[in-house]
Amino acid sequence: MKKWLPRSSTTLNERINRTLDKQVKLAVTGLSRSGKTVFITSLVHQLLHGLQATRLPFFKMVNNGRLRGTKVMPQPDMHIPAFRYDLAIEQLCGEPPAWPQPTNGISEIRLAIRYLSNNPLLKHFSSIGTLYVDIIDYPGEWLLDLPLLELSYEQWSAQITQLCKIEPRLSLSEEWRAFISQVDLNTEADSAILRQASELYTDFLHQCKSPKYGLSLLQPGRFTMPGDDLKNAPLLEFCPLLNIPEDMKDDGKSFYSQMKKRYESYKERVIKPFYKEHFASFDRQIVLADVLKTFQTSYASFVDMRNAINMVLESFQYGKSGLINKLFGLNIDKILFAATKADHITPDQLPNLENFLQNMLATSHNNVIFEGVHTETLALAAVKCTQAAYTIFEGKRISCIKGMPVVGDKPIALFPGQIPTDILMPEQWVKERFHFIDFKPPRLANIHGSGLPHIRLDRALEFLLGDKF
Ligand SMILES: Nc1nc2c(ncn2[C@@H]2O[C@H](COP(=O)(O)OP(=O)(O)O)[C@@H](O)[C@H]2O)c(=O)[nH]1
Ligand SMILES: [Mg+2]
Repeated sequence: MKKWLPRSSTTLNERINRTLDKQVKLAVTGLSRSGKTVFITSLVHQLLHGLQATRLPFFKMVNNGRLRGTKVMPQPDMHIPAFRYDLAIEQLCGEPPAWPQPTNGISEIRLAIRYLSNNPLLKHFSSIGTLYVDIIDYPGEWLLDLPLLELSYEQWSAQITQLCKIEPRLSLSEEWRAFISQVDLNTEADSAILRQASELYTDFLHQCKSPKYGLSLLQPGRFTMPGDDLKNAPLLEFCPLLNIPEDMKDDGKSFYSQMKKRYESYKERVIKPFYKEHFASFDRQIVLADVLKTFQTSYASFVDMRNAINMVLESFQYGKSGLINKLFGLNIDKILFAATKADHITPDQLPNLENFLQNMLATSHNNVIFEGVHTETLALAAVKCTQAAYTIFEGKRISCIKGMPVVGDKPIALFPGQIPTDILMPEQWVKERFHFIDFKPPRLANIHGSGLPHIRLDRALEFLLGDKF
């Protein structure tokens, strides 16, 4: 574990002032593979190496020389699994460097950041304060359960019925739809049939999620991301039903009644406890989205990601009147939306990606501002794997990026495409328009000397923590 690093400039009258101690809980979410583990690992690495920082010009507290050291501390919540920074950094800094193992649940890490206060009331004695930062990583899939709290089983079923009328869901849901359409909703429920229906529905969700289709709006969230505690749990054996008649009787025994009952118990026993236990204590929320992946996948994939994020945020309504606030109480005062893996585009395209993200979030973004929550959108790369380069094409100088592809051992240079600043029409969304490939993490000679190379992580740090020092 890292030791406190005293600065040579530390003067004798610098005193540790316990009254300056503060705490902040940062919740990091995003769908699987959006970059949560890499983001948290790089953020922790930047802070642990903050004293040697050469890569954090926009993080003012560090840039002004007020940082006195950062340390990983035992986490406060014993019941939450630890975020394994040690394992992730070992892989990222290995020889050869590799991406950390995928994770599939909630985890937490606590940092203590010591800093020289610039409180004007204390200017005659330089006081050292400590900011305890708890970072919580949780699957964005679970956030997609939030809107269900406001929906009856019939309303939710009707929403899914609507979604399944449009491709690619129309084809992907065929087997599940065929199965449930031949079940009589009024007959007494048979547990094998209930299970089979939920299995077919879960298979359908997994297909929607596969890289080929890249869909995001997948409910219930635990069906594709159960977490360790709910794998194969009977609590997950239900699914929506198509075309439920309006006068459907709930006799407590029928196939329909059982499905409805299980849906309600999923809300009570899975969704609510998660939000009660965790959400009420979050101070700040970071939502990561791999927007570039949807560019490359399809228009349907993009629309689905936009709908998923907006749906969650609408029901989230971080402010006073929001559902979540009414149910659980909520203290979040800042939200950062970040498009991750921005090292896949040339540096001159970063503002375009940020504008695009802003346009994508326009509706919910406005609501959230209205509710008095401070929001920011950023395009960032937690670990920058590419270098900006130039190539000459038909006599013209074209900017491109250069990096080591995940498959192969020769660096390649490519032009990833021009990022639109606003939403494209469906017909403009052609595959050949963009060219993104997966890169290996960079090999670095001085990995323990300074923070990992990144894009705009210092701006994220300033937004999330800057006002706390
Ligand atoms: N080029 C690049 N790739 C990244 C970056 N962050 C994540 N990735 C890629 O995205 C994958 C998923 O990231 P991870 O943090 O595990 O996602 P999580 O499931 O949200 O925790 C990684 O294995 C990398 O291939 C980044 O900053 N730059
Ligand atoms: Mg992860």
